[in-house]
Amino acid sequence: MIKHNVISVVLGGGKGTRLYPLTHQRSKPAVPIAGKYRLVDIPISNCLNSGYNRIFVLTQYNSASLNSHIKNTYNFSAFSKGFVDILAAEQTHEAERWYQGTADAVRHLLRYLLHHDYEHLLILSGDQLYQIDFQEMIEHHIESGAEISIATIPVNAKDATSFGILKSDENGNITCFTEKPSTEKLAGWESDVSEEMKNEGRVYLASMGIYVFNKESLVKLLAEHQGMDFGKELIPDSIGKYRVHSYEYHGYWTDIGTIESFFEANIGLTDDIPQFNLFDKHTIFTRGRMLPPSKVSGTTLDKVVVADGCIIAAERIERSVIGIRSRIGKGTVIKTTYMMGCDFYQTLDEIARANEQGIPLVGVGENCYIENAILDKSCSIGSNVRITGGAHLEDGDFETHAIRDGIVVVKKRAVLPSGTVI
Ligand code: ADQ
Ligand code: ADP
Repeated sequence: MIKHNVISVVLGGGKGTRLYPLTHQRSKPAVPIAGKYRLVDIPISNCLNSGYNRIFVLTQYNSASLNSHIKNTYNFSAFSKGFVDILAAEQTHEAERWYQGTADAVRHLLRYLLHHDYEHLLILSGDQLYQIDFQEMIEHHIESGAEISIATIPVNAKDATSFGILKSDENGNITCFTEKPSTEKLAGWESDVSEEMKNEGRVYLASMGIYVFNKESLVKLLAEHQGMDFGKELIPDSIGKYRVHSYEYHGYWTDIGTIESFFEANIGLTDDIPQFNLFDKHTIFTRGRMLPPSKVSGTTLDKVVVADGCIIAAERIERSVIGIRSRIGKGTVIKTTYMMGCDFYQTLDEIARANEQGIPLVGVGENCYIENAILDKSCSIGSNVRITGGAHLEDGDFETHAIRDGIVVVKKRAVLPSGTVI
């Protein structure tokens, strides 16, 4: 039984520069993860699993793939009040084309909310991997008498510089907040955490960028504060003026805003017991594509997550995630790689024609070696291609691929001729 009157807002992404080149042709929420989902499926599924089915996704631009994904996935029956609506910055009539920050994006949303009945607004980041029961958070928010609640998690000193860091009193009321403090400024920001957290060096309480606002408080705050960003401006300035409460979370949570963290989050799914467990009672919703089961011949698979509709004849694949409709040729070895898969199948005629013309087929050809890479959707990698990512590679951006933190990211629909070495 859902007792709360909540609308959820997923902050789907700013410019998405940190996830370039994955965000080159699509908005951040549409980036494919875990072989068959999109980033936006994670926060939306958390909302739906918590019983909150009125959801806005705010994004800087509206890619065709995001639109079709949302339209084809989140259909509610006529008897439900549920919806998932995308609001892209481009669609506003203001002079500024882009949202200037997260608070600015929510400010634009407010006028759409005038016609909705709600008491609490749940604001979520679009680039995090976690499973939270938001009903518990809202319950906690109401019981504490807070006007604003922030989900928090203990982090170590290295991570603390990437997050909003806060301190709270014994009742959980937040007394001070600093956005992404430098290492030098961390002294004095330690919190009284559990013995277990102390042993792991996780003594700083970080904001998870997940906020619950009472409707009146949000409207008031956005009207009286001209700031553009929650983390940088509105949240720090609301401490002392509003009752701001910490909701401490102890489960798995990770920010996947960079290529490195995105890569690790995907590869982490291949662990024996992954920290983010897809094989759990909570459904992660995504588009039902009716793909055929995957077909594998002659391949040794070790710690591999394989999505639907693949045709795999590789020699060996280990610690990798292989996305929908992937085709991988004989003799190929793939290690620690996230292959996103393909948007379509080539017909047998198209395959014969491409072979005649010496054009690589969509997928990965024969006798390739691929390690430490992300292969974006629908790329065509010929035969005898070697991609060896690692710390020896410097960051760079090339026509067919980019290198970030030693990870080779082959761009969407890129064609790597046979014999290419990266
Ligand atoms: P960041 O994630 O660095 O820190 P920000 O860049 O504002 O903060 O992004 C928050 C979320 O909003 C992300 O999902 C991002 O993609 C999205 N976003 C950013 N600009 C947007 C825009 N103009 N329109 C729509 N969506 C946008 C925040 C907090 C920190 C906290 C971390 C936790 O500021 O205090 O510790 O989240 O990850
Ligand atoms: P997903 O299964 O990842 O959601 P879609 O089925 O939405 O992917 O397809 C993604 C895109 O690929 C769509 O824009 C679709 O039009 C395009 N697409 C599908 N088939 C082909 C094809 N044979 N050649 C080129 N593009 C295609």
